[in-house]
Amino acid sequence: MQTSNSLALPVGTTLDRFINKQQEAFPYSTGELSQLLRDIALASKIINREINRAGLIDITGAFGSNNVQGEAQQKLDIIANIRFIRALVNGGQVVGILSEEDDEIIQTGNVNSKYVVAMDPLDGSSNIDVNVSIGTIFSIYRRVSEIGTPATSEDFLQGGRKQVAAGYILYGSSTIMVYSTGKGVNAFTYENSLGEYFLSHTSMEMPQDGKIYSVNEAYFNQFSNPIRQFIENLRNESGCMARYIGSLVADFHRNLLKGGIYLYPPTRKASNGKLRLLYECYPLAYLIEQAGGKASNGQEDILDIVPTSIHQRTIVYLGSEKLVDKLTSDLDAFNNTIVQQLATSL
Ligand code: AMP
Ligand code: P6P
Repeated sequence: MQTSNSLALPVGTTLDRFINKQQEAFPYSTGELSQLLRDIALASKIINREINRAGLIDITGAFGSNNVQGEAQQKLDIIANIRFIRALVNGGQVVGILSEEDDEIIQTGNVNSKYVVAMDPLDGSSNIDVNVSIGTIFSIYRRVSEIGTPATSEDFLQGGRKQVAAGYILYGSSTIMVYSTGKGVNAFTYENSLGEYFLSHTSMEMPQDGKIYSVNEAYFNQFSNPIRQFIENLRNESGCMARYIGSLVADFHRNLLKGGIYLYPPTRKASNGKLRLLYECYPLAYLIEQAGGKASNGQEDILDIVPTSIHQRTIVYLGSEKLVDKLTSDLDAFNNTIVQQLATSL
């Protein structure tokens, strides 16, 4: 028997209402962080629209320049970068921005603002032309430089555990914004017809173990013995699956939901790892720890790495607690063996 209520099912909690609710727990808050989160959501809505039209207007393909990493910038990289910078400048809550797409820190002119944002405005953008999911990654810090002055690199080099908030937007089969401010991880799915994000995943918890491993197997022969052995053990484990999209946010999001491990070990081309510490690995490490997973560079937690430069890279293993613990213990055992062999050879 249908009731009147089932005729009009509730649409759920909007991102805006969720942000406001979270702010209520901080009676002395001014609303600046809340507004900053809204500004990020707004920029993502604009980028979502442009990504969805990419095939119809001339914004696919390479822009013709390289970023600080020496990588060919896609047109949508540039567009996403402009959209986020514009939203953060106009939003007024951020004094400085660190972007993968810009060599230097971007000064917004909002010198009395108390936050800075580090971001990869559009990660995995080489996948755009082939319609594969891509993502934005962001990390928010409270500035350490004096209010009333421009942002400094020290504002961004505070270390991963100083993040006030972190998150990503995945532009996939649906567009979803996932973020944490240190009290768990929540996700909001975008309803295009209403132009709103709605709460779709509450207090996300990463499975403690998993059957998925994500690594670029083309580099397999370049990996160290313990990494190769770890991967071979997973391959031989019943039910284990290799899933690698080559788009970090998409690989991360799937593993966060289903359990698994993403590996970017040292390669000949990237001996210190490929992924960037400040605007890729720190925010994802913050999220994965909030969801009960782990993030390591093989020696220490990603969030404990002391940063030295704003575009530095790191080796990274992001995943279910049991998988990351197994990998780091394998790496420790291997390193100890090497040390013992060296000691006996002297
Ligand atoms: P504000 O004065 O608005 O920048 O907030 C001060 C602090 O309160 C922030 O740095 C957060 O630690 C916390 N806070 C304020 N608003 C929120 C929110 N919407 N969600 C989570 N934490 C918040
Ligand atoms: P590779 C995209 O360029 C990216 O930064 C991540 O999104 C992705 O996980 C990784 O690099 C892919 O790198 O060397 O496997 O192509």
